[in-house]
Amino acid sequence: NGSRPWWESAVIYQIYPRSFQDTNDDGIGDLNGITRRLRYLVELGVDAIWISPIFRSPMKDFGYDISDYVDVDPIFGTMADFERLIAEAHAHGIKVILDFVPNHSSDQHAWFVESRASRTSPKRDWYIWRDPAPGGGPPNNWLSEFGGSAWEFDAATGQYYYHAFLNSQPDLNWRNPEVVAAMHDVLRFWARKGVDGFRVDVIWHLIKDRQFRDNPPNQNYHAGRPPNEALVPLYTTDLPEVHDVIATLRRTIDEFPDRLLIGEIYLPVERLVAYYGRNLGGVHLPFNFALLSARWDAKHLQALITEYEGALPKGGWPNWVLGNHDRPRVAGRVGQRQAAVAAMLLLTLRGTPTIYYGDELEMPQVDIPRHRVRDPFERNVPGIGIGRDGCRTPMQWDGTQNAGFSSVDPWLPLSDNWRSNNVANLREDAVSIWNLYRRLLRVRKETPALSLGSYRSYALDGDLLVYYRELDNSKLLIALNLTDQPQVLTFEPGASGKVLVSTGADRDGEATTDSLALRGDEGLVIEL
Ligand code: TEU
Ligand code: CA
Repeated sequence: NGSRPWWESAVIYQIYPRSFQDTNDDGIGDLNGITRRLRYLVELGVDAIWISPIFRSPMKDFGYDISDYVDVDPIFGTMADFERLIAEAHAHGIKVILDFVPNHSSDQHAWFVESRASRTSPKRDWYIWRDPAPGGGPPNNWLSEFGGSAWEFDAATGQYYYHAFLNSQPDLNWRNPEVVAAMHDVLRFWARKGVDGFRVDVIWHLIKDRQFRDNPPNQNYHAGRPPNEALVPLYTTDLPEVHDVIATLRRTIDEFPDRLLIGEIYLPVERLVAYYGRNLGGVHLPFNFALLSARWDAKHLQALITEYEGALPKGGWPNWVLGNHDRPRVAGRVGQRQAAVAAMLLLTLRGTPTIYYGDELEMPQVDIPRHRVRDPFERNVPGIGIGRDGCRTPMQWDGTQNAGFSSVDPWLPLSDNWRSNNVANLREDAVSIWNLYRRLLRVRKETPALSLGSYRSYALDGDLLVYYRELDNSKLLIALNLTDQPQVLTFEPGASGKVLVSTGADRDGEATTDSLALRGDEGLVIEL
């Protein structure tokens, strides 16, 4: 399979850098911390890391508000630290993917400072400025993802600027060719440093309606949901022209060999797959977030997998995400008992999986006490359970002070399972979730049918989720019990096989017949 791109068989591991490893005693993770833990990532068995933003930033949205796209924030280290990280990651066989945030900058970026200086500033049109509505007030009804109007009034120049997120995150104007050129140069800057790919933040937001029409009301909207959902973002996201913008990003990426372009896209599957682009000239991987909000039952999951597989364009490579820094932890969503089954699902589906740091330890979704909330989203829109700090707590390395994350009080509190669920402990425990991740990653590497084989769903059997993965003469059956009750699966009469991986580790190597008993919360990978 030497002709296939590296990222088709790779497993990606997302690092939220503030929370991974602190090395200079300020309670915040840093680049040297990631470098120090590269051996850990090799031991776990991942192939690539995607690091959430590390660029110069006032940190209003923890790095998703960038004030210099071609510099490293001092909180995380220096450019020399970054170059060392890249060199050492590559020496360890690990690819490095950076987070590219082109939709908006910080309001402290020199471009915006210049843009807001006057109506005639040469950079005025780099951002989205509009006059007040005829009767006064914001130009239209567009809402911010983080609550309130998406328009901020600038008294000095008498106009409003658009911000899809915080008012300290003004949206750049991607209809302006100078903006496009500047941002492509940013990509080239990092690609020349050896970066292996980019995850592009909110890529489906890049283009807004030229006529600034009002978004229509959402008929299904009800109280208790974030206010931005009151309107359908018809004229603010997923516009047809966004695909042209993405195609040009892809052409720039293709100036460099073997680079990966991932798009962050929250859309229904039929719209999501359009981001592979015409003739697959879009992003290589439009992040598939279906599992983040899936109801945890076999029927629902099977339908969702079938729908996604069926929607993929010819040549479009699938991918799966089980957790990220914006959504509640998987252990919180599916329950601790199902966490192992969820891990087996992620690592046995067809397509590139992304593991969120700490999910290999079953880190929980943490309830952050109000006085320690740092997430600006939760501070803006409190009390509807959408805070993001709870999935960003410090990595749990060992049983020493602050879980080995830092010598001082971390920027967010530790979860309360850190004394048991830390790397040092779980690594020694053969039946731990950590060892399950490791075994699955190893088997995935050794078994091309798992990384590259076809997916075929098995006729639904009660509450079991069952599917085949096949390549040439190699055939695997994956059986996942999504309930806490024992289940029996009967398949092809006379079939026999061998368990390659069992969630509890105790059935590895077991011979199987055509009647297969699964315990509650158990999953098996079987070689037929
Ligand atoms: O998130 C985009 C996104 O869709 C968010 O609005 C998400 O819905 C929200 O965080 C609630 O879950 C990206 C980044 O991943 C996020 O961390 C940033 O805050 C946001 O863009 C702005 O850059
Ligand atoms: Ca630090």
